[in-house]
Amino acid sequence: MKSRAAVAWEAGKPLSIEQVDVEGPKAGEVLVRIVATGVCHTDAYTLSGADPEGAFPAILGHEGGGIVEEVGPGVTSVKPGDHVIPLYTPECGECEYCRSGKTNLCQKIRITQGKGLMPDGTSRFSINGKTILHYMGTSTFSEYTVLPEISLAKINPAAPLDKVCLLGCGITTGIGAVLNTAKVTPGSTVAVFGMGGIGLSVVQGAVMAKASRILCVDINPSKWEMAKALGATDFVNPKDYPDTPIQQVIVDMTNGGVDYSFECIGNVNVMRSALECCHKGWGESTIIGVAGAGQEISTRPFQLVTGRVWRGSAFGGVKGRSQLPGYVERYLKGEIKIDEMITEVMPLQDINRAFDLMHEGKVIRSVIKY
Ligand code: NAD
Ligand code: AHE
Ligand code: ZN
Ligand code: ZN
Repeated sequence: MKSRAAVAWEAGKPLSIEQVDVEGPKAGEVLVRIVATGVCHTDAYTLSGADPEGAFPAILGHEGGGIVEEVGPGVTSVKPGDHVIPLYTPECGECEYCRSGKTNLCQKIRITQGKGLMPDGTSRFSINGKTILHYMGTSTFSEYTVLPEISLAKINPAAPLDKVCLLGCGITTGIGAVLNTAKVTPGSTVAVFGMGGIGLSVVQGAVMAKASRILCVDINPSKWEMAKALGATDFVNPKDYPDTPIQQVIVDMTNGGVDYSFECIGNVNVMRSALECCHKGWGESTIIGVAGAGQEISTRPFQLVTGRVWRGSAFGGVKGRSQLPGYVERYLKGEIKIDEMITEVMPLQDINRAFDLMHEGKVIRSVIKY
C-alpha cells in the first residue's frame, strides 16, 4: 500500500514528504495506522548525524499513537481496530532480559532494530524499489508503519491518541526515570538539568514521588513557567553564574547537594555537573540524555568513592506491554499531565517546522496529526 511519510534521505538535511510503498505485515508483524506522533529530541539527534546507529534513508519517529489496521500470521495479542502505542523498547516476555526482573531492555530484536530492519532482516518500506529503513522499530513519521507484535502496547481506546502518543517516549521516560530508576523517596531534593519534554516529565515524576524541593536547570529561562506550573520550586540559569560551576551553585543552594539529579539534555559536561551536584555519601544521578558518537563522560573517581552513584535510564525503566497501559489509565484519571506539554500541533507536511521550533527552544512538544 501507499503511505504518506517524512523521509530522512541523509543526515543533516530536512525531512522530505513522500509517498512510500509499505509492504503488508509478515508473520508476527502488525500494520498500524499512526494517528499522531510527537517529535522527540532523539529524532533530531539521529537526523543530525550524531547517532552512531543512524542509518539513512530512513523514516524516523518513535512517539506515536495508532490503530491496528492488519495483522500478520501468528499474531494473537492485537487485532484490527485496537488502539496501540508503538514501543521502541519491546517486551517479548521470554528473553533473558525480560525474565531477569531487573531491566526493561528486552533484547529479542535489538540487533535488527538497531540496523533499521524488521526482525527477519528486511524492511517493509520502499520508494520506487529503493529500500527505506525503519527507525527504533517504530517509524511513526509514516501514516502506515509495520511493527513486530512485541513492539505494541494495547491501550484503552477511550484515550485520545493525539495526546497519549507522548507516552510512547518523553513523558513515560521522565516519570519512569524518577519512579522506577532512581526511586526518589518522599522529602528528597531533586535537580533536573534540561527542561524539555523529558526534564519536565522528570519534574512531574518528582512531584508524584513527593520530593520536597525540585531545582530546574536550563539556559532558556522561558522554560521556567512550565516547570513551575508542574511543581518545580527553584530555577537556575547557568548563564547567571559565569564564574561558578553550576554544580557548586546547586551544592551551595542545597546544604551540600541534592539527593537525586537527572540529566535530560545529552551534554556530557552537564552529565558531570549533574553527578557532582549530588550530596556526598548518598546522592544519585541518573543520565537520560543521549550523547553523540564518540562522546564520553568523566569525573574524578573520588566522586563515586565518596558515595555518589551514577546510573542511566532508557524509557524510564518501563516495560511497555505490561506497564504502559497503566500509564494511559493514569492519564485518563488526571494523574499524569500530557495536554500541557503539547505546545504545537501540526500536519505532517510541516514536520520540519517542529524540528526548527525544538532547536529554537520555542516548544515543549510538537505533535504531528495525520
Ligand atoms: P528538548 O530539546 O526538548 O529539551 C532539552 C532542554 O535542554 C532545552 O530546554 C534546552 O534549553 C536545555 N539545554 C540545552 N543545553 C543546556 C545546557 N548546557 N544547560 C542547561 N540546559 C540546557 O529535548 P528532550 O526531547 O526533552 O530530550 C532531552 C534528552 O533526552 C535528549 O538527549 C534526548 O535524546 C534524550 N532522551 C532520552 C531518552 C531515554 O530513554 N534515555 C528518552 C527520550 C529522550
Ligand atoms: N543509538 C544511540 C542510542 C540512543 C539511545 O540511547 N536511545 C534510548 C532511547 S532515546 C528515546 O528518545 C534507548 O532506549 N536506549 C537503549 C537502546 O537499546 O538503544 C547510540 O548511542 O547508539
Ligand atoms: Zn524519544
Ligand atoms: Zn524480551
